[in-house]
Amino acid sequence: MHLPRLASFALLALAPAALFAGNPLINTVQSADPSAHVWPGDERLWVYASHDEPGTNTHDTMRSYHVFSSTDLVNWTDYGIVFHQNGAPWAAGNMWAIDCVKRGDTYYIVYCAIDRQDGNFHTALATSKLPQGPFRDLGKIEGTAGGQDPSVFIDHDDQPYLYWGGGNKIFAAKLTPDLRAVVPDSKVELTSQLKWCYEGPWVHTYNGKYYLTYPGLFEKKWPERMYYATADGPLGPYTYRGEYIPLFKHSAGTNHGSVVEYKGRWIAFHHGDELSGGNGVSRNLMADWLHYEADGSIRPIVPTAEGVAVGVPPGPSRVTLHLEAENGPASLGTLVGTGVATEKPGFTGEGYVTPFRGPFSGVTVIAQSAMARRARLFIRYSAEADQRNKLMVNYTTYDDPQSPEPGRFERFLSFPSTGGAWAEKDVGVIQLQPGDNPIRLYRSPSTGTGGLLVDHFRLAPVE
Ligand code: FUB
Repeated sequence: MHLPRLASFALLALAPAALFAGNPLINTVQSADPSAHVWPGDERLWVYASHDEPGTNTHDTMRSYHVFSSTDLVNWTDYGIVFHQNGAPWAAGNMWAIDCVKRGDTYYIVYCAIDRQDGNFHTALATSKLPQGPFRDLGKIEGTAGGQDPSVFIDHDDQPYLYWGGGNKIFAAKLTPDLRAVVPDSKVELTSQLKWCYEGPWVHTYNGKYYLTYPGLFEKKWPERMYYATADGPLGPYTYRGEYIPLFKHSAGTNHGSVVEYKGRWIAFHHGDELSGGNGVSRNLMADWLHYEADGSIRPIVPTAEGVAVGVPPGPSRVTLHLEAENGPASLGTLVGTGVATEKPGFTGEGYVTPFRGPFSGVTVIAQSAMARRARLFIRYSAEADQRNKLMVNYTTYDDPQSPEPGRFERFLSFPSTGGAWAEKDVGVIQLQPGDNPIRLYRSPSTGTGGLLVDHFRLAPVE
């Protein structure tokens, strides 16, 4: 019974990892609908994205969002699940396209889902004081029934505008300054001003013009391509300008994108299906340079394997998964007999988890992965005295701990005293499975000692 499992584990461990350069941009998790931003005073480029659940053939199973950041467009950090359907009591599912906007010192993700009450898409907000979340639900934006694929654009006079659309129709409206409601009577339908439009509107400005980009269906035929239109104001009227991302080798059934200037160069973010072997449904993020012609038109993009990672040779992965221990339910994590503390300076994220005193007290974080793959696990912790705790990867129960299935891992770990400083423990290489991989660190009654402070878990790529 266990032999085939162990044999398949050996095969997984030996299988050579696929090599990628710049595209797929994120090659560790299936993600889609990228919305890219550069926040004032922050040198990082941020990408907010939806997540395709591995092993499904529909987008109706989507239920979480990820955030990614980079400073060099080559090495990326994935902050894991930053918002999950479980955190949105009003939402029944279909956590589709997302955007993010910063107002004052608060980051708002603007997301959509099917409403439990009316079975229709609505647009909602969730907030965080950190760009990477985790985000906590604020509920639906008033007046957004039908609100699939939202994005928000803040004009130079600070007026926020909401764009949304699906099923061939695209709309725009003013939002109230707190983003909580559509301004009555400000809604306009843009559909007739656009060509081939289907869904996913996103607005940016260039040289004083408003650019509305959107996925569309040429002659109503799938897959989607990316189109754009320009206007002199955020609500239009828009003039259709053309196609800027045609079909390409790894086009998925859908496309969806955003445009941002980073370190002096313009980038088009979009998605394709190379990572899933071209199944058309499970998507991966893509990024390619975007060029404006002198007349303001966008030169059509031919997506490349190099993408925006200039001169970088293909490698297995350059994505590090960073999971904050304290993120808890917003990130599908669990705290048992522990709490979040902030007294000790030097932590990352919103705090750290402690004190691991009860017999089974601990923390579980979820590492999402598109495929079976290996990663080197580090745990950032602090301890005044030597500690010993137990780590489990991919066990959700205590069953059969002596006969691990592929990807299961169970080990007592010693955490030497750091004298109260923060330090990273190198746990070694672990195996992840496609989907959700629970990583549980806890006190085992027989040997655990308590008194551990856990800041975050980091899963670094292995060559
Ligand atoms: O990711 C789910 C849906 O697919 C998006 O909301 C659409 O824009 C399309 O990309």
